[in-house]
Amino acid sequence: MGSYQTDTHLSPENIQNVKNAILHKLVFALGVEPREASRRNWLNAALRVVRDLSTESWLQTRRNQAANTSRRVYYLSMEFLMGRTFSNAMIAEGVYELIKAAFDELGQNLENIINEEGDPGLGNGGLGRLAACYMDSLAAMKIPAIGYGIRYEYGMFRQEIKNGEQIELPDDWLEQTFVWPYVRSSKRFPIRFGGRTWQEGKKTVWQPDEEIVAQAHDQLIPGFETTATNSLRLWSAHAGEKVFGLADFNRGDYFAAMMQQNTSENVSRVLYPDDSTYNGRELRLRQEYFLCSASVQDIIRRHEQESGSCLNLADKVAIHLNDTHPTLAIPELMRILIDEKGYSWEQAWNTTRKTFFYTNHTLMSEALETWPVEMVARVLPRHLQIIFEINDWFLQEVREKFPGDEELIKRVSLIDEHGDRRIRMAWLAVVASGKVNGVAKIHSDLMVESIFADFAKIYPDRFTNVTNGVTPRRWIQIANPGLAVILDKYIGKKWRTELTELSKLNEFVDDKDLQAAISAVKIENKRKLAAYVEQTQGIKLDPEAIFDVQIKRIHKYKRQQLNVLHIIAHYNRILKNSEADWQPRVFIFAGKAASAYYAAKKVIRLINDVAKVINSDERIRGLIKVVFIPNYSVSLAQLIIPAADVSEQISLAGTEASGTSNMKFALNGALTIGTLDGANVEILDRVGNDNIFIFGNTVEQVEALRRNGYSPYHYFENDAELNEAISQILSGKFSPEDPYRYQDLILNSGDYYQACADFRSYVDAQEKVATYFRDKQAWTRSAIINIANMGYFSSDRSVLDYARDIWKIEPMSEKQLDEQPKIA
Ligand code: GPV
Repeated sequence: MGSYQTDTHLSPENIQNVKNAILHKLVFALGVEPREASRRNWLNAALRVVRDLSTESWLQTRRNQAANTSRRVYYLSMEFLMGRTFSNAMIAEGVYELIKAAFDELGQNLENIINEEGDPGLGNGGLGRLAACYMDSLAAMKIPAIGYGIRYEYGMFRQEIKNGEQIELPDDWLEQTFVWPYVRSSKRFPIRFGGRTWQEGKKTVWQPDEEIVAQAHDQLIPGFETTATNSLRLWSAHAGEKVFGLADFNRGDYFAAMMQQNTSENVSRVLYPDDSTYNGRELRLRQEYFLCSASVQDIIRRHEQESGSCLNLADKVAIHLNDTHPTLAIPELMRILIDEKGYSWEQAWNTTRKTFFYTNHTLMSEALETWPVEMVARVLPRHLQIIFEINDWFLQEVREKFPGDEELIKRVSLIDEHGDRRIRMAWLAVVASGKVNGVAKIHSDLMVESIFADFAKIYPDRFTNVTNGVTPRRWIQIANPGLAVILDKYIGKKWRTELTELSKLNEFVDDKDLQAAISAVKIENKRKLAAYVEQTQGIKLDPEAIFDVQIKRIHKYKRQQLNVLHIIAHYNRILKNSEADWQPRVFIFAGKAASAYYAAKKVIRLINDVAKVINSDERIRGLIKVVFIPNYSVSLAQLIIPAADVSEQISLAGTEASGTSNMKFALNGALTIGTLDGANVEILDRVGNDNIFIFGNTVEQVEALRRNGYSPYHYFENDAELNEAISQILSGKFSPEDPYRYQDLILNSGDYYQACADFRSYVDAQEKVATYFRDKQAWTRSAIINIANMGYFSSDRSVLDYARDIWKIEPMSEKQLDEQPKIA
């Protein structure tokens, strides 16, 4: 351990040492003979070698954080989409070249070994991937942080396409031994549910009727080229001893007791596959509480251990809520402080309100969590009482500020009294948090004008913006090594942790050598993707064609239908004038639909039906190819994004809170076609109108249409190309064996997301895309301008914004990180 040094020392001796370390792990940690080792074995052996390096730094970081009693942030999230760990860890530790050299000598190809690693899908989409980028950046920026989440036994389902339709299969990711995490057998906490409460004098007693155990699994998060190494702690659910000790066993009913164990462990069984929609099932409530209770207990334990008491908690602890999913951490902290630590209600509330911070990730009503009072009463009776008390306190405060406004009281009450009574989780998060932020400028502005307008009057200083960001380590250095080489040559190596260095490229936008290098790397990346598509789907793609890409969850508001309508219109144009000099185009889609989301699944089928008809129509001479790549994941994104020419960001204005793939695409030199929505607006600000294709109605126009009674038929009747495309879908041109398949799409569903209204300007913008692409030089120049001006969208900038403006945490210095010895 520690007997070899980093990439700056690529000496034969060093390479030999690394080789020996890998062989040692292979034999003594995995028990495998070198000559029988599979790629997976080599991967696991090398992962263990790199983990040793990170482990030293990790233990040292923990000791230094504890010694400096620095304020820490705890990032609570129901989702973490971390992606593969191996490359990331190698570059963070600075041993990528060394390990590559060692594997060369062992007769193994590093890239093949990297691709052996599974990709744990413990998240749905943008929200989960954002949490992963933030974990990477918090470590790189030396901010003391711990992520808390759930170790789902089954992550996001594996998607297959059969006859054009999505099929969901279980993602058994734990099947492959995953050697990166440490199981912390000593870190176990009881999690209780149900039962009843009563008063004993002033004290409330909660007698739960069910107890399970949360068990910690730690993943190391190595910071890029720094000692700082944070943890991501994921909880798994287990039957507690209580279950075994109970009546069933005493009666000798072994089987019933084992069944009980199964229900306890259900809590961490599977990730809910719903993205930006609320799913009010009781098991989900239990999952949310499981995460919150285990994490809050652990936070308090660590704080008491480091500070000797629970008293100054708010000085040392910031708890961040990644959307409302972990909001139960608020009443859980209150409960522990009051019922277990003997705080008064006021003391507990003052501490709680200084501890929590909340990020809102959507304004769409279908995503806002509200839990039925009746269900919470059953599952978490004590927490319900606490929420009621918070509500009483809060409404009292509002009455004092705005006397006599009972309508306001009804609107802001934490309890929605319409119909069955429900708890408004976003309201609870706002009331108890020191700061509340949106995730892009336009989203944060709309947030205080719409859903939180009343709260912005009550708490004017509480609301702010932190624009999302993405990590340049994964999204450039790992995903696009060819681009990384170019950047190093033109602007030096600092961009990896100071992404604004990219602006230096602005000097070179007309440099012919740079332009040639950028387009050569793009073509190379397109070839790589084309090879994957040919190998997995048997579809041949021309790397000279425009690669136009929409990869994200399938959602009505993201408007994959609008994309399809344009493809059909373009197809019709070619058929009408097949001899013209058309620009070849490839339209690439990927993304999953929630398993119960009927319209989204139908859109997947439509894309595949359209692909089948167009791809096999010889009259268009391959000028259009449509591809749906199955089973979208972080690792697929790393393959697809660097190969894109055009980035589709076409949500209805006002619906996509931020988007983060828009940033990744632009960073990799794709030009955006998009609406004035989410972070597109800030991308436009930075790249300028000439280097992006903006189309469609603005938020104001969208709202005006809604107010005046939007009707898609108006556009359908007045736009011949739209009329033709929709009529073809509805009459079964793309589903001749089942002509009515798409009867209920688009028009007949009311077109709530106004695809018809934006169709004309979208088609016109696509026309401009095709024309511009023919001017290779101008296109590449625009691509360089995009890359050069994406520095702002680093997640390093985002987490530093959070640390400075929200959590009030100072990054640690290398000196502080080095005070304690490596191994105590
Ligand atoms: I709420 N988002 C998500 O992925 N899942 C959710 O449940 C919710 C929001 C997304 C938003 O849709 C994106 O616009 C945003 O970029 C992302 O969260 C990260 O902020």
